[in-house]
Amino acid sequence: MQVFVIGAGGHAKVVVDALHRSGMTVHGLVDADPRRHGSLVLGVPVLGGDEALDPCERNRTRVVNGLGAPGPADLRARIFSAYKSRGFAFATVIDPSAVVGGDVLLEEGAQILAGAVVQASCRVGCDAIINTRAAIDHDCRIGAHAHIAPGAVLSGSVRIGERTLVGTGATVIQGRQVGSGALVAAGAVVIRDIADAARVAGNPARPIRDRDRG
Ligand code: JB2
Repeated sequence: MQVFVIGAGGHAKVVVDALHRSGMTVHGLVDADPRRHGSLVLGVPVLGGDEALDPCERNRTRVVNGLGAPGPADLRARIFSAYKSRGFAFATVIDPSAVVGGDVLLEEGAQILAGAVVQASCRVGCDAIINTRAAIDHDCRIGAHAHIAPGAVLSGSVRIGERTLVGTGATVIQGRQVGSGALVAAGAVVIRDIADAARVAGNPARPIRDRDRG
């Protein structure tokens, strides 16, 4: 199986490193920016743009989403759909330093990065990221393409909707639900349910306007 990483920026570097630590060989990266072509990321070459993977035999190839930020444009989710339409399958990434409990379900392309803890019976949706040292306790449900940023903490039975970003160091107490397409700003403490597309910050977390995001 040949493994390629999509994107060659900050998040791609983190996933290449996790794959290397897992003993996997990464065959190359692809990036939309031609200035990156021919460069190396942790010793792995940036081969070209997305079209560089056209010749790959799909049943002998796995791709990894190296785009980190979900953002309003949902670039990460769009990349995932575009590659699925082209017939590619996504590898899951589990850094060897992560703790993954029993009865945990990781869907296609889920990423559990360095030092993360995913406790028993959690479900991590396709293409979702549990980033560096994030901790999600028992029975959490993380939606597709969601991003639990470094150091965020979710207590037990929390639900996070699709494409939602839980920012660096944010906390969600047990049993709360955060809707789809939402943003929980860095350091926020969520003690009530959060609606779809809401943007919240602070302790306790309250709605914010874009310019307050920091
Ligand atoms: O359609 C695309 C495409 N669009 C942008 N296809 C491919 N193959 N690559 C694409 N890119 C490339 O993704 C850009 O040209 C750029 O090189 C890369 C994104 O890199 P950047 O470092 O800007 O963002 P990132 O998503 O890797 O990392 C962000 O999110 C992480 C979670 C940063 O904020 C990091 O600090 C953060 N840890």
